[in-house]
Amino acid sequence: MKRNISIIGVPMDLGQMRRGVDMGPSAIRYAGIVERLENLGYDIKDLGDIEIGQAERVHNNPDTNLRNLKAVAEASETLAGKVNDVIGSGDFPLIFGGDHSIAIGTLAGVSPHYENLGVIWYDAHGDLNTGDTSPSGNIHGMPLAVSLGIGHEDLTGIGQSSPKIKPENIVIIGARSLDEGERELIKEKGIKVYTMHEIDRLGMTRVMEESIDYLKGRTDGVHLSLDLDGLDPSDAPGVGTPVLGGISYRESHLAMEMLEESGLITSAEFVEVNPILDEKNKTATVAVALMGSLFGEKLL
Ligand code: B3U
Ligand code: MN
Ligand code: MN
Repeated sequence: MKRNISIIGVPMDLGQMRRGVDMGPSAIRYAGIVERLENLGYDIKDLGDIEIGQAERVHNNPDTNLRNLKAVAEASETLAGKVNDVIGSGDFPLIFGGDHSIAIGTLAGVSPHYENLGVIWYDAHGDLNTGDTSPSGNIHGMPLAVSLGIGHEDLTGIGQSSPKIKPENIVIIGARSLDEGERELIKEKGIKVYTMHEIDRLGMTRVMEESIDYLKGRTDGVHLSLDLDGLDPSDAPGVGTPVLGGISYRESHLAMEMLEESGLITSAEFVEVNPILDEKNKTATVAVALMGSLFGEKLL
C-alpha cells in the first residue's frame, strides 16, 4: 500500500547570500509536483510553507561568522517539529527548499524515529564545514557537519539529541567541490563518498547498487537530501553555487528509479532551487521529474 505524502515548503534563503532561493518551494509547486504525485496514486497533503525571516530585516550577531545564525536556528527548530509530527502521523515527509541549511531542521525532525538513520547526500558539495573551516560563513555549507554533531551549539542543539546521524550511515554522491576542512573530516570520520571521479569510472548503476547495498545492511530508514547543484549546471542552472562537471539528468533519473526499487527511502528533501537564476523554471521542473521517479513513475 502506498504511503501518504505530506509536503512542507521551507522558503529559506538565510543560509547563503543569493536572493531568490526562497522562491524554490513555489517554483516546485508551480512545476506541478502535487498533480504529478497524485497521478501516481498518492494522497498528498500540502502543509504550506513555514515562516522565515526576511533577509533584509535579519540582523547578524557580531560574535559569530555564521551568517544569520539565530534566524536559521529558529527556522530549523520549527521545521524539526513539523517533520517530527508528519512522521508521527505515518506520512512520508517531502520537504522543498530553500537553501540546504534546512537539512539541519529536517534531520533533527527525522532522526528521533530511527535507531540508525541513513542519509544519501546528493550534492556537488560536502556541506561539512564548521564556523572554523567555512570559507563563506554560509550555513548551507554546514548542515551535514551539524547533523554529525559538529559545529555551533545553537545548531547542533536543535531537536531532541545530538548527533542526528552516524558518519558510517552517510553516503555522499556527486561531490566535486570540497574545502580543505571538509576533506579532513571525510577522512577522519570515514564517510563514504562517491565523487564525480567514481561516478565517471564506475557508472551510476554501480554507484547506486553499492550505495543501496551499503545502507541496506546498516540502517532502518534513509533520508534523501538532494541538492539540485549535484546535477550538472546544464541540466539544473537555477542554483546559487553551480559547479561544472556534475551528474546528468539521465543519471539522476536512474539514481531515483533505483532508490524507488530499493524501497529504502523514508523521507526526502529537494533543495537549492533558485528561480531567479533559472531558465524558465527548468530546475524546478527537473526536481519534479526526479521526484516522479523517486515515487514510482515508470516509462512503460
Ligand atoms: N563549500 C562552500 C560552498 C558551498 C557549500 N554549499 C554550497 N556552496 N551550495 C561553503 O561556502 O561552505
Ligand atoms: Mn548542499
Ligand atoms: Mn551544493
